[in-house]
Amino acid sequence: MKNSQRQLSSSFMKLCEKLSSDNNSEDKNRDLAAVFEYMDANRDGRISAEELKRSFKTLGEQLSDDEAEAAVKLSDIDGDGMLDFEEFAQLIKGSDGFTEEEKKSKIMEAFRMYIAEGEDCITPRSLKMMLMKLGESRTTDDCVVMIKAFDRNADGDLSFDEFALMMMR
Ligand SMILES: [Ca+2]
Ligand SMILES: [Ca+2]
Ligand SMILES: [Ca+2]
Repeated sequence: MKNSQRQLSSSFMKLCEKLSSDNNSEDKNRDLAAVFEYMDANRDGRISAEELKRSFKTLGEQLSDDEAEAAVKLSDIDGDGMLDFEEFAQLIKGSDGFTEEEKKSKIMEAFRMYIAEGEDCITPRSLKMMLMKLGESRTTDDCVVMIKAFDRNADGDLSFDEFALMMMR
């Protein structure tokens, strides 16, 4: 298992090299976004094991069904059986000190501090309360703006995924 993981990540690196421009780009996230878009054949914003397998094939790499599924499972943080961009980025970047579980639980811990009791998202109101506790007084309007910057589905709240994205910047 360890071996195939290593093999997999080296295949990924090759894939990234092939797809990224050769000008030694500093913007790794942009490269990743390009790779992600390339792999996401049906453009639903998530990469399935099947899409993973197919994109490897077009690049002359072989990936078995099992390997593709293992690769997805390896980084499927929310357990929906597909890789969204953050999960994909994690898979490619690999471990940088913390395990996925550790990272996730750290982010979850922080997330819980920002949500009000009985809610499952960060709202402008709960953000304002948290900032007040931290000694920063902001208006609700300020908080609306802060949330907007990371509110990818534009529902006015920060879900865990959106918050995680913000934390990983
Ligand atoms: Ca897809
Ligand atoms: Ca997932
Ligand atoms: Ca949202």
